[in-house]
Formats: sequence, structure tokens, C-alpha cells
Amino acid sequence: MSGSKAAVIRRGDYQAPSYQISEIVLDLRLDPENTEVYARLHFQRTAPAPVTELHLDGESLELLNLQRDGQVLAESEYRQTDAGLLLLNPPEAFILESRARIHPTANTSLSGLYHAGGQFLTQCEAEGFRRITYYLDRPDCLARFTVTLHAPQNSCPVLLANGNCMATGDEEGGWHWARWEDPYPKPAYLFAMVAGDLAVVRDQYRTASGRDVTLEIYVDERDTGACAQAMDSLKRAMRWDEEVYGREYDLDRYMIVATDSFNMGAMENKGLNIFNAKYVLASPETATDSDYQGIESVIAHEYFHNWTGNRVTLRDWFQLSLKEGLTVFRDQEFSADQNSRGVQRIGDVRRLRAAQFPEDAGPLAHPVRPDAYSEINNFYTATVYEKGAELVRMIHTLLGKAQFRQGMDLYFERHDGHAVTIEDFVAAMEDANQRDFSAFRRWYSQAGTPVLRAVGSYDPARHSYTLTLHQETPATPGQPVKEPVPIPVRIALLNTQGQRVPLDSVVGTSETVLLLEQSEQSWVFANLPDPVIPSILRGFSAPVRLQDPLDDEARSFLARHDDDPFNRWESTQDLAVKALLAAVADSATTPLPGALRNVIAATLADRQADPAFRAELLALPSEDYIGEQMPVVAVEAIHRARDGLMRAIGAQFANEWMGLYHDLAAVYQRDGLSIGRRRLRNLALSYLIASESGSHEEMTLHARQQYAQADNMTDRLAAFQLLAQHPHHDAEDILLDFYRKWHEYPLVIDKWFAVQAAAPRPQTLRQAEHLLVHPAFDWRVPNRVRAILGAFAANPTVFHAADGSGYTFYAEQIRRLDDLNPQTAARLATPLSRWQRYDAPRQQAMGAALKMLASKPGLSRDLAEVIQRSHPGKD
Ligand code: B3K
Ligand code: ZN
Repeated sequence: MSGSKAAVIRRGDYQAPSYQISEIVLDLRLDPENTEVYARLHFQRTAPAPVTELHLDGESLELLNLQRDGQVLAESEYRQTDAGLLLLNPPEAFILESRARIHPTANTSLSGLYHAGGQFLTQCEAEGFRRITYYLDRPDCLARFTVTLHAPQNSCPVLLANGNCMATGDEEGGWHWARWEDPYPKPAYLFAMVAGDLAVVRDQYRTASGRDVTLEIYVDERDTGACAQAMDSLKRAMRWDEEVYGREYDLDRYMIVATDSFNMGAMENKGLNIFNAKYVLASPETATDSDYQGIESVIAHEYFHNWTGNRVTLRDWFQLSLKEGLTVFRDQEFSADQNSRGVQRIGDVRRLRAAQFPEDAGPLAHPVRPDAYSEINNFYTATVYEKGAELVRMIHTLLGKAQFRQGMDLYFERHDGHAVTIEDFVAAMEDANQRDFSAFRRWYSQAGTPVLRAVGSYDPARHSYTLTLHQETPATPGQPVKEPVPIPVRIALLNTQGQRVPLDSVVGTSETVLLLEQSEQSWVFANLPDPVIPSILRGFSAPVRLQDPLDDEARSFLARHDDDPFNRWESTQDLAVKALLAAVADSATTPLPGALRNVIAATLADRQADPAFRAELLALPSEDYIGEQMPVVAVEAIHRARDGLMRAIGAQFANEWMGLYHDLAAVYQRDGLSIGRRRLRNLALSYLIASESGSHEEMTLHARQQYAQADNMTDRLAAFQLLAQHPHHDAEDILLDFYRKWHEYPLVIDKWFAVQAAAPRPQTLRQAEHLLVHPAFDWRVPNRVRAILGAFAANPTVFHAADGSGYTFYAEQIRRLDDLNPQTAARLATPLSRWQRYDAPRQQAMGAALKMLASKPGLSRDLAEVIQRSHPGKD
């Protein structure tokens, strides 16, 4: 790779800071082009001996003035470097005052302080604060913040920062100011401020101990009617954290600000969350059911960070999963309690498999607690978040609910107000319960997804069933040899009537957790008069790839009778995957084998079951998931096979689908049952269209009618998507119609872009090129960029077009984006890292795309690291 390699930061090199900053006073005069930042920092040495150099982080800052204890610093007392300032031979305690200039409009990276859409906003995690002022920008430096904002009253009537507003006032020239104090010492990554012309939606919350908290959501004036789901979710999350973890909110005010210009989902800044508008705004006309669910879970996630992340924070960035894995686990459990636990678990696992398993199997694989990075923003990954959550879930499974809570209580008791490590978390779980998790720690240090093989046999003479489990973790970059990890395997044994049989290992139970600690272990279950069918890894009790011994008959049985919703779904999926792989291998194979057909028939007939769950059972695995099961992803054959199976299921059950489609029609409501019914009905529509029975016009008629008449975005978008994928004579009109209707709603227009970039048609590449020059496209708005490029990279036959055109197009756009927003560019580049999964010509084309990116002048550290770790070449 050309270009210089960025410095690598290693976990083993951690050193406690030599100074602490007890207090920071910030004063910002906000101007979109030139903002002046004054900072007063109170330093105190914590190292035992004097230091010759104290490094302060600073990036893209124009230093105007620097004083120590009231004196301008002499040139011999400090040095400016590429990465900030070096204070030479600093005294034991001192006050440093700096004045610097920054440029919020020019800051298109959306890290630090930026000006977008008429607002001033900040994003400081992970290392954005150093782009605002010189500082010890590391999470183990906790200080009290006092922040004064000055801005023109006209353009910025609202001035917000963390904590409590202590005073406000007017100034000359139509300016005004506000002073905020946060009583909780915090690391700089949790600092935030917002200034702009925002409307506010207010509510009240009374905590369990009777304190009143004001809840505020700041949005554009015209969006005040679209905050109900966010506000309601927030209140439910606050209640849930009190009930389940005994944790209350700790300030008088909780503020959320929504913006269109944001690199990720949301940010948990103390008392002042900043959110991607996508996770705040919803109305039935503009947001789908899954948008509503996304809001519920992200609002909860950021709220839960107040304890897991903010009150107890990180010692260093290698510990990122300490807050992210734990908080994802907490938000998943919250959603499971609010909705259907089984459906929630299926969704969690689907996401894990779609994003984390491929990451863990490719060149970007890293442990949940990474050992090295050059750009920490590249480690906000599915491994740190989703696999991290699975590790916490396994601890929960191993301890049980009450003991897990004891562990959490001890964790909070020991570490409130401190910056700690994953080790501290595991130790609290052990100490609260007198357990030894030495071996479990490997899950945090070892990358790769273990393969769990199960073999079982029934012995009719002894009336016993023996289950042997074997584990093996494939090598990952830098970790050629793996040790066994403790794998909790939840199991039950079912008799031929589908009932769980008693397991005499623990009296009175018919479900148990086996702990596989060695490479291989066997368990014998006695007193079984009849053969049994094992239900293994119930609830997906560990993040592993299970290979089990079941034949089609056993799988169909479980698909109909297993009382574990996850395993019932899994068995159905396994049957579908098997059918699809057979069709991939030989296109003459019958697309819908009998076992699968019978299971589908049974699910269609099971009218008692929860419609959301039925929809999960009846939906086919994604093309990517099918590809994951193959040694080399057969892009086109997979697409054809999946289409073929859709068509066959559509045609075989055309009457049933039509029946469902009519029976489930209803006026829009937002309860869980209605959501499930919509989901199932739209699935029925997709099968009807796929069935291609009847004329094309006839089949798309329902979709066109639904598109035109829907009273909500879920139904409208589902129809719109189907019409975009199955072109017909008025496709253009519908595209135009959608745009005309929604052009004032950025979040809806994102959908419009994404649906077009996701269409599995050869014309999509041309279409994507057009969309990039559409007047509504904006390179500076990550949601918009992701709408096209994110959807494009997730479109298998287009992105992986055999001639490599998809890769070339894609890499060119990443190259362009890197100049504006390196963080988003690096994240979007990751699909190119999966080159080993494809055939030789594609490998070559992906390699060429990566090379092209590597040679970019001014390549960002973010993108450089992703390419360097992905690249087939060595250097
Ligand atoms: N903690 C933030 C993510 C920050 C990402 C920085 N690149 C959101 C979250 O996980 O809650
Ligand atoms: Zn988080």
C-alpha cells in the first residue's frame, strides 16, 4: 500500500495519565466560519515524579493564545506538534488557558464541532474533543465542565450543553449567551453542545424515588408532531432501568436533539443526547414499523448508557465493548420485554449473523476487546457491539437473572464515577457470585466464531441418549491457534409428540444448559423409554455456528413442534437453506422439496400463532446468508435459486397468500399485533408477486393499489419496493409520484434513494450514477450517502456484478467521500474486505478497487487502516 502507515496504538502499552484535569471552563463564540474557543483547564499531576513533557491532544486547531497561571507561555515552555501541544517541564499544579480558532462549516467530517443545516452540533466520541480545544482527550480523564455559549439570538435562539443551565443573558450586536454546568465529572468524549433554531417538545418524568425530570426533544419546528414514539420510548426505558437494574436518572433534565447530519445512530452525551433524526422522528405516514422499532431501541440504548458508559466509563478505547456490548444487551432485553421476546431474539441473531459472523471470518476480524488499532472509529463494529452483547448474554445465562443482577449491582457499587475495564466487569460478576470466569475471559480476547458440532444417539437397550459436543474456532489474522471457550448450550429433548421430556440431571427440569468447556465433551441422559429429538442451542445461547446431526424429518418436526421460538425458526430456515443450496448446485432441482413445503403449509395453517412470528418463519433467508453457507459465494446462482424458491412457494400457496392478503387488511394501528399483521400481509404480497401466476399486470395490481391507498408508510413502502423490483409500465410514474409526495421529508427521501439502489436489476448501476447527481443528493449528509451506497453494497447481484463494474463504481464513490467524511468512507469500504469469499475474477476486481483506493492522495487514516487490513497484498 502506498502512503504512510498510521501509528498503531496497543492495548498493552496503556499508561495512566500523568496529570488529571479536575475542571474545565469552556467559552465558545459560535460563528459558522470562525468560532473562537477559550478553555481554562485545572491541571494536577498524578504521576509520582515530575514529567518533562505533557502531551495535550489537538487537531485542526489554530492556536491564538496560550497562558499558564496567567502568564503567556514562553517558546521554551511548549511546542506545537502535528497531534497537539507539548507542555515542557510543567509544574505540579497549574491552570492552562488557551484560545483557538476552529471552522465549523468546513468541518464535513462531522467529528468535533460542526455547522450543518443551520445548527452547531458536536460529536466527540471517540476523539472529537481535540478538534475543539487542546485537552487530555482520553476517557480516563474525568473533569467537571462549565460551558458558556455565545451566538446570535436570531439564528441560534437555543443554546444547549450538558447538565444544568445556570444563567443566560444578552450581549451587544444581537448576540446572547447561556452558561451550563454539568455536576458529574466526565471524559471529554461525553461533552456536547448544540446551538440553533430548534423547537422543543417537553414532558415530565417522575423517578422511582420521586424526583421530577424534565424531558426535552429538540427538533425543527415542523417536526414537533413526530416525537411521540421517541418520548414514549424514553419514558418506558427510564422505568425499565429502574425496575430491572434499580438505576435512576441523575440530572433534572434529559435532552435529545435530532439532526439530519450525523455519522451514526445517536450519541449518549451526558444529559444531552444528539440523535440522527432517523431515530427520533416518526409519524405513521412517514415511518415504517421497523423505523418505530429502531427509535424505541436506540432511544433506550442511549438512555441506558447513562449508567453503562457515563457513570461507569472506560479506561481506554480497547474497553469499548464494556459500554457498547453491555448496553446493546440491555437494549435488546428492554425490547424483548416490550415486544415479543422470541421475535426479538430472531432479529438480534439475524443481525449478528449478517454483520458480525462475516466480519469474524474475514480479514477485519478482531477480538471483542481489540489489541491494537490505528483509528479507533474503525472499531465501532458488529464484533464490539453485537458479539459483545452476546458475551454479556452468556454471562447472564451462566449466572441466571438474580445473580446477574447481583453482579451488576456490585459493578455499579465499585466503579460508579470511575473509568474501568472489561476485566473489572467480569471480576464484579465473579465476586458477586463466587464464580470463576477465568476461561470465559477468552471470549473477550479471541476472535473468530466457534464451530459447534453436535452428535447424538439414542440407545434403545439402555434407554439413554448421548449427546457429544465438539468445538473448534478457525484461525483469524494474528491468532493462528485458538483455545476452547466455555460455550453454554441450552438444550431440551422432545418426544415424538413434541413434548419436552424430563431431564433427570436436575429434578423437575426439561430444559438445561450444558457447559462445553473442552474441545469435546459428552453428556448422557438416562431414563428415556423412547427415542428423542434434541433441540440444541435454544434461544441461540451462544454466538457459534452450530452443525447438528438432524435429518430433514427431525428438522421438519422441530420446525413444527419446538416450543423454543428461536429453534423453531432456525429449523425452518435450515430446511430453506438446504433447498436453496441444492438449487444453487443444480438448477434443475425441484425448488420446493416436500419437507419444506409441509412446514410452510403447517405455518400457513397455524392461525393461532403470533403473526409477527409467522412472518419470521415464512420469510426466506437472505442471499448473503445463503452465500455464507458456501465455500465460494455463487452470486447469480444464489439469486436465481432464491427467486425460484420464492416463485415456487408463491405459486404453491397462491390461495393461502391471497387469503392472508385479504384477511389481514386493516385500518392502521400501532399495537404489536397490528404490526405483525402488516408484516405478514406484506410478505404475502411479495409471494403473490413472485408467484408470477396470472398476468404480470394482474399481480402488480395489488401492489399498485396498496401503494396508492395505504394509510401508512409501512404498507406504502412495501408496495413501492416490490414495484421498483418488478418493473412494469408505470414504474417511472410511481417513482416520480413518491418523490413528489415526500420531497420535503429527508428521511422518506432516503428510502426513495435506497429502494432504487437496492433493485436487483442490471440497470441499477446506471440508476445509482444518476441518483448521485440528483438535486436532492448531498455528499455531506451521511444518511443520504448511505441510502445510495449502503443499499448498493447490500445489493448482491449489482455490487458483485461479474464484470467488476459494481466494485469500480463503488470504490470511486468511497474515494470521493473520503475527502469529506473519512469515518463514513471507512465504514462503507468494509464490504470490499470480503474479497476472499468470491471467485477469482471477482477477487481480482475487488483487489483492484482496494488498490485504487490505497493510492488515493491524502488518504485518511480511517480508510487507510481498513484498506491495509483488507488488502490481499502484504504491505
Ligand atoms: N457511542 C456512540 C457511538 C460513537 C461512534 C463514534 N464513531 C453511539 C452508541 O453506541 O450509543
Ligand atoms: Zn452505544
